[in-house]
Amino acid sequence: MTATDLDRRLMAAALRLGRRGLGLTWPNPSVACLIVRELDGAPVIVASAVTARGGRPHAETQALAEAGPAARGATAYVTLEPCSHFGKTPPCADALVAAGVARVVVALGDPDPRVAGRGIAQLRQAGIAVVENVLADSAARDHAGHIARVAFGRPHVTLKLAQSADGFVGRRNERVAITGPEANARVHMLRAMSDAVVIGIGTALTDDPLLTVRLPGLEGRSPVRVVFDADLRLPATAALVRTAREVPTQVITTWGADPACAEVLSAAGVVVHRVTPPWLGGTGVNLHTALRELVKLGIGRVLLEGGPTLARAFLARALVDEIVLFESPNRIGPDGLAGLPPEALASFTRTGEGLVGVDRMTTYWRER
Ligand code: AOF
Ligand code: ZN
Repeated sequence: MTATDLDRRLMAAALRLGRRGLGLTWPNPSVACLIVRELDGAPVIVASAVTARGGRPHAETQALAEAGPAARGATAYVTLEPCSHFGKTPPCADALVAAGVARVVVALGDPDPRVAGRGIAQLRQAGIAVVENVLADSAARDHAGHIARVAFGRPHVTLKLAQSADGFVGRRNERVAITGPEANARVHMLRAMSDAVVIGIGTALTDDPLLTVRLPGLEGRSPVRVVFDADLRLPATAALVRTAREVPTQVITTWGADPACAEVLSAAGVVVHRVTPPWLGGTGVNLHTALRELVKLGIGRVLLEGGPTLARAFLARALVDEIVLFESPNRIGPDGLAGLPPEALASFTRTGEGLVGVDRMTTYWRER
């Protein structure tokens, strides 16, 4: 069975709904489900749902509950293959069968090894017509955090960079504003759609940032704030530490870091992870083990917000999947901190470009 134009339009609507849950549903993907029936010859969405905050209940069970008996004979649009495993909740594939749904349109197979095709097979076995891979590319972008976690064992990393017209990202040991208010609001939106925002200790000390979402109505959507801090230099007076009880703050450090410093941070509500044992060598935080730690916590979507040292380290290890680059028309002048060398973008494809206020925003995805 093939997808119709209407299937694609309804899946596009489902994907838009699913994107609203990005940053809220970890450790699970933000899946959306529409239940659609034909009434008087026209399609009607009788129920819709997105994965709940914290990942459960899943989208399908919520939508089916909302549809009630109207689900019988209906078409369900789901942005990810319905699950087939008994996890924290019973399988969604079973729920769709039990509700008497006639047809299921799926955007993308679920790479989670507990599912991986079994959800779709179960539906077909029960006599349900299944259409797969409808707007699959779009779904793969939206579920990139989930895919990276379950398929590669690390989060999906989006690097955000703000660069001046003369190619600088800041000044050494001094906070400078580069982008305008519209671009800053866009960054807050990127934070809201991320599970965690990561910075290096250099940025934490120079900028003393809050890294929260301060957009009207979205104040509750601040991501987990993570500082990579090999020697535990983050002071108790830092804004991140002072607000750690309101917005989760985590520090990733090495086994060699001073236990007294760890205790001060823990007492303020910061969670300290020691991920780099001495036998891994080097002096900094090992990025691979740090990212694995974030995956263990359930974090799939990381926004890397600074600074240039950490950005270069991630890029050098091919750990950046997506770049959002803001270019300001303003110059920083002498003493600027160099931004990315142009060759850093060589393995990326430009996927979008536009003006946000006076700043140019360009997005790139790494070629796979
Ligand atoms: C769905 N619908 O809305 C989501 C799904 O730990 P559990 O039991 O909550 O299962 C988590 C897995 O379920 C997750 O890794 C992913 O494979 C799938 N997520 N599945 O049918 C949903 N969020
Ligand atoms: Zn499910």
